[in-house]
Amino acid sequence: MDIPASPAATLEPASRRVRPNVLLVFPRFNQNSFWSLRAACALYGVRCPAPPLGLITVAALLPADWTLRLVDRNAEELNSADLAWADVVFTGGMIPQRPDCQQVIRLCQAAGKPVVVGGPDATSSPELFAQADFLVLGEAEGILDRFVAAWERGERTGRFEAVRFKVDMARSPIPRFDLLKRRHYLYLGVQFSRGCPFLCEFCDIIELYGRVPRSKSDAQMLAELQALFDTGYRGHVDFVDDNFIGNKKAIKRFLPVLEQWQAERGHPFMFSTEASINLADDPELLGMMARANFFAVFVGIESPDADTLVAAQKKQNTRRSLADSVHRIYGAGMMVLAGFIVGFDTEERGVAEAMIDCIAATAIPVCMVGMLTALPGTQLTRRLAREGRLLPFESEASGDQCTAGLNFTTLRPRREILEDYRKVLLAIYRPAAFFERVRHVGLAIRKHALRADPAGRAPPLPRVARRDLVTLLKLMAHMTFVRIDLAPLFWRTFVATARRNPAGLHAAVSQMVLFLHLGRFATFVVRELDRQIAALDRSAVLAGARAQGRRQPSAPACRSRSRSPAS
Ligand code: B12
Ligand code: SF4
Repeated sequence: MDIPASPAATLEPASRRVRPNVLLVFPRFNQNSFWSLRAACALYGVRCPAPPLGLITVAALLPADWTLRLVDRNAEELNSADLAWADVVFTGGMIPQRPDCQQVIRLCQAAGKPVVVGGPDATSSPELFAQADFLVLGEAEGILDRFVAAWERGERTGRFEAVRFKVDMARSPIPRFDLLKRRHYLYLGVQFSRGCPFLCEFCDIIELYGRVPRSKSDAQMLAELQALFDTGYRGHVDFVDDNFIGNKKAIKRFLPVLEQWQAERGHPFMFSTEASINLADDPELLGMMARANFFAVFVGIESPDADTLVAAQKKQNTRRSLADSVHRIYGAGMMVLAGFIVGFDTEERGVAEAMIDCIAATAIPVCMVGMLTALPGTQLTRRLAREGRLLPFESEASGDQCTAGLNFTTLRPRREILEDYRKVLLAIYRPAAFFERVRHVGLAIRKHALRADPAGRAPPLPRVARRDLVTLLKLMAHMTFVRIDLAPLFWRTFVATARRNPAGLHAAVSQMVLFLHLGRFATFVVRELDRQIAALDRSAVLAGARAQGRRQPSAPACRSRSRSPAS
């Protein structure tokens, strides 16, 4: 319910209180996005994939005697009682959350509550949040104490900006996991490091978090995991690091400690993360991750075309067989999810076929294929602006780079790019193709040896949480009685994996669950692309007609041609 509190109930003495009631509000994402994982969340019985790690980190930086409450608009309503309770509201997130973030600001201001806005979108586009009472830009560890001091002095507006890339991760506190309603989420997140040493032209991470990865200490990270463990949570934990292996030295120091910590507690967590493909070149690192119980890695593959990768400054993906690299990761017991992009300047016709072949050869089931988007502050945006090719960014309206993107004048005809993108989606999310890749991964995943616990008992199997078992039963019922169209594919994949490689079953099942969302989402995107292609065709016809109209007085021959059926 989006009802502002009655202003009379909220104003005065509360807003002057030095130790305020702080309401943290995480704005809504667009529900129609690749990452909303809607049908999968429904099957798991949760409301959304992941919680707001940024906001609960900010919460931990606020003085201990301030009273905090969190509302995640992706999982629950913001109601008038919450607003009435608050003396100040903290909100912020990423670009697709912008419309809802602005709505939250409006609601607060209608209720007479000061609003503090921060997070990546406000940091990269502060001008769009100028209406907020406070702007806290950059990593909060570097700046929040100045906001607190200002608040305590009685100031009720201000702008505070952290020095970029300088925040020492040792200052990052244990996030306030206690504020989360854990039952709403598919998985939880933690962060070991920020930043990435590479230089990809389209990447905003290096602009926001820098190129020198900064990491927490081992003890600090273990304390954070222990805090999560102490809440009673067990299961999937995502290391949200920009590139988990960005600082290999730090990660190789940390992983054995993590392995030991996991063994001592009977492997309570299964980890996923994001890493660059050069992970595959380091068998020692792969082994360390596997033994610490990592089960999934997201890798940005972006394009199958080496020239495009070089032009996009993503050279680390070239001079290798992507299929071999990905299979080495499967061999270490981890499944791979990947990002691909269409719309690079150097792409040629045929990129769709090459991408489809690459996805088949790597056998990656879950591929986030999006359109190239010039995000604020990136090298790509700066280049396109210099070239006079930048267009207004409309991504925030639709949510992600699958349905909006190409916010620039393309070198290839835009229609051709949209058609290529459409072709890729139709091919890779054809149920038979998707399930074939899942079957392949299910068989390719190798079982890795987990360290025995200190008492010398045999290493436990990766923990199967009760929720996973319930989900498996629900999935079996759903595939057999609801998605009858998928039933043969599901059962063939399930039985083949169970019989020939039980170690791959978790990977196979979790990816088949995701198909419930991704299959539908691909159909939605294809419809959206059809709409965009039809709109381009209409404007081409109109432009043609206008051009013809302009020529008409002096070119009667055209008029007669324009009446022919062929026109
Ligand atoms: C995890 C993640 C996701 C998850 C989100 C899960 C969730 N519920 O939050 C998923 C996979 C869904 C996702 C998707 C996308 N993401 Co994302 N994501 C990340 C990632 C890797 C980590 C976020 C995180 O938890 N960080 C850890 C916390 C501690 O850091 P933080 O959020 O920056 O918070 C700090 C400060 O920003 C600040 N802060 C944060 N909030 C607030 C609020 C207030 C009031 C204050 C004062 C301060 C403050 O304080 C915190 C401590 O310093 C970031 C990169 C990054 N390093 O942060 C990208 C990032 C946020 N994503 C981004 C983008 C573009 C996307 C996508 C649009 C495209 C994509 N990359 O796939 C999609 C959109 C999804 C959609 N349409 O629904 C951009 C955002 C750019 C921008 N200017 O807004 C980022 C920065 C980098 C990137 N390109 O991936 N993402
Ligand atoms: S490897 Fe990933 S995080 Fe690093 S610069 Fe490239 S796109 Fe950004």
